[in-house]
Amino acid sequence: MNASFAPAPMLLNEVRHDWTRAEITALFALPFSDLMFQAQSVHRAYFNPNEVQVSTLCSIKTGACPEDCAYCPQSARYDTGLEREKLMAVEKVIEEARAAKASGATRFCMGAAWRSPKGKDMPYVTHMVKGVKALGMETCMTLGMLDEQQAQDLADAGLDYYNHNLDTSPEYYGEIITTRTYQDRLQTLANVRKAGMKVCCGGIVGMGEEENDRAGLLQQLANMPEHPESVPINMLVKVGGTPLADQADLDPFDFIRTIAVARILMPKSHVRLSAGREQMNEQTQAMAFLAGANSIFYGEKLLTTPNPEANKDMQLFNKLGIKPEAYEVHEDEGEQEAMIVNKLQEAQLDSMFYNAAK
Ligand code: SAM
Ligand code: DTB
Ligand code: SF4
Repeated sequence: MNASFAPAPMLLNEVRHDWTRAEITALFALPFSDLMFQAQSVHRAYFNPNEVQVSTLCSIKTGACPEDCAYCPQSARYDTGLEREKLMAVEKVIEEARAAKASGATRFCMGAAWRSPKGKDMPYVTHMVKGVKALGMETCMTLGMLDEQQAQDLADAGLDYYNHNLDTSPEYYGEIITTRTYQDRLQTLANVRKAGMKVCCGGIVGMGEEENDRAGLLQQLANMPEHPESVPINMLVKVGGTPLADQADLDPFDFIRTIAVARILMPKSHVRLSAGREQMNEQTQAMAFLAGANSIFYGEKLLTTPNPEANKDMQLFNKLGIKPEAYEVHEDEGEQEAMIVNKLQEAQLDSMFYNAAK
C-alpha cells in the first residue's frame, strides 16, 4: 500500500487571532500522530527545533500571600508549612542572578508572592531589574497585578518580560481563584503591553479542568491582539495543605496535546515546558519538546518547589542533541556560547562517570 498520509497543507506563515473554540477542540481531537506532525511542522517553520531557551526562577518574596489561588503553596490561607520571608535584599538577588548566568541561564525571572506591589516596594524591584540587566541577562518579573504607572516604572527600569498567567479558562477560573477576576488579569496584561514590555502568559493544567477548559485557556491566549512572546504551560505541582493537594493526575498525553495545540495556535511564541518537570520522566519531557515546547525553567528550584537538577537537564539536552538558545541581542554572545558549550561538556563528562560507575 502506498497511500500518502500527509495532512492537507496548512498556511504555516499565517499568525491568527480569531480561533474559534470548535477549531481548537478539533485540534485536541486529532489522532496523536497527526497533532504532533502539525505541531512540529509549525515549530520548524519558525524555530530551530534543537534549541531550547533556559530561564532561572528566583523567589524574591516568599509566602504569606493574601490571595486564595487553590494551587498555590504561598497563599496565607493554606497551611503548607512554608516559612514566610521578607523581600530579598537587592544585592542578594543580583548574586543569585550571577550564579544563574554562570550555570548557563540567559533569563532571570523574579517572582513575588504579592497580590500587587506596594508603592514602597517599587524602588527595590526596579533596582533589581537594573542590577540583573547589568550582568547581561534578560529580565522577567511576576509580582501580581500592576496598574499603568507600575508597569511603566518597570519598563523604564529596563524589564524585558512580565509574567502574569490567566491560569485556566474563563469558565473554570471561579473554581480556582475568588480574590481577583479574569478581567483584572486581562487589565494587568494590557497595562504591561501598553508600557512596551514583552508578555509571558500561560496557565496550569491538571487542576481538575476539562479538555474544553484547556481549549478555552489557549483560545484566550491565541486571540489576544498580540500573542504573548512566552507561553508557560505548567503541570500542577500538588502541594500538601492546598485545596488541590489530592487532585487526580492528568494523563501525560493530555499534557502533551496542550503543548502541541499551544504551538499550533501561537507559532512565533516560545512555549515553555514549565512547572511539573520534576514529576515527569525524560520521555515525557522529550515528547513535550517534540510537540513544540522550546523553553524551560532551569535550576534546582522553581519558586518554592523542586525542579530537576541543572546537570540532569544538561544530560537530557545532550541525549536529545538540544542546545540552550543564546540570548540574541547580547553583546558577549561569544562568551555566552562558550558558557553553554562548557555546561554541555560538563554534563557529558558526568554522565560518562555515572555510566562507568554502573
Ligand atoms: N503572585 C504573583 C501572581 O500570582 O500573579 C506571581 C507569582 S505566582 C506563584 C506565578 C504563577 O505560578 C501562578 O500564576 C501560577 O500559574 C504558577 N503556580 C503557582 N503555584 C503553582 C503550582 N503549585 N503548580 C503549578 N504552577 C503554579
Ligand atoms: C509560571 O508560569 N510558572 C512559574 C513562573 N511562571 C513564575 C512558577 C511555578 C511555580 C510552581 C510552584 C512553586 O515552586 O512554588
Ligand atoms: Fe499569591 Fe501568586 Fe500564589 Fe496566587 S499564585 S496565592 S497571587 S503567590
